Amino acid sequence: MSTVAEVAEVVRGADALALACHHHPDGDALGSMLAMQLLCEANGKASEASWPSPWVVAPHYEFLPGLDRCIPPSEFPTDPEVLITFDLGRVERLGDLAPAAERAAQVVVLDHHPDNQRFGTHNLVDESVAATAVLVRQLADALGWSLTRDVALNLYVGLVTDTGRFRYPNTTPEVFHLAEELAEYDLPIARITRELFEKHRFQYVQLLSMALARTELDTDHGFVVAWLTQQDLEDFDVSFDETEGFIDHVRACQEADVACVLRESPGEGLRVSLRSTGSTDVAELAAHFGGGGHAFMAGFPSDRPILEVIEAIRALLPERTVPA
Ligand SMILES: [Mn+2]
Repeated sequence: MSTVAEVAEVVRGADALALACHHHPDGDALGSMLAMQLLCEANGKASEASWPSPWVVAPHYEFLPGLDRCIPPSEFPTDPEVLITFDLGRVERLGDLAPAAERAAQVVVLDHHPDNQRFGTHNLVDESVAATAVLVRQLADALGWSLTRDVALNLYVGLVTDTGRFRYPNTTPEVFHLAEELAEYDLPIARITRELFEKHRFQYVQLLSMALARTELDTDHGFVVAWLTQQDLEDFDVSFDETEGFIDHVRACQEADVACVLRESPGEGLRVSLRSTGSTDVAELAAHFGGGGHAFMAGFPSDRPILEVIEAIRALLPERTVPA
């Protein structure tokens, strides 16, 4: 394990930094990486930032400052001096950027996933923090780099998405302290919330209504499950990344401890998302399928058919002795 001070030393000593986050980046991955890139820019440190193919972000992240400065994976440095990865626990999640990690002279891993495999030369992995954005804040501090409004906005996006809008069990007093500090940069909180979570095209609302109508509840296992096929996305003209927040509606179901959403990603197989509102550790559940995450929020990819995966998950859930 590396300390924040050691990572700051690596950053100070580098002429240029290559920054990368995981594929289909979420708010914490993107927010942490973009915050770091903007910090570098403000402090005269050269940097390039990217994420693996497919080279797209969900429409609700398009407003993030600095996104337009990112480069496609095809232009990413092939043998960087220092590569920093954000919000990922295993090198495979770097997709087509993984070779850069293998050839980099130094790899700094900034992450908070409990199952992080510490694949870097420097691993700043702290599972006690709510988001990787918290680590970027600490790193800026150690470097003596001041935040700007755009940096604060990106860090706030990491914090608000990884705490499920300050609702998940990782929403500690420290989270609110940092949120307060970031909000002081005159952040448009209501607009950020609307952009991230509330604004969708009418087609999405219709897709949501169809998919919620066929959602299945298994009271014996406290399990609620919904799915979106590639055909559904085509029928409603909705993109895969647009459906990231779908699980928030499914996890509203009070009869279930475990909520599951399976989504077919065009050309990439199935992405399975799990949320726990009870005592079930869904990171453990996801690990059975080669995935991982946090106890309350996890996921895994799969090449198996939707119904088969649902049955395999159900088989791992204990039957309830007391009804909900
Ligand atoms: Mn995260």
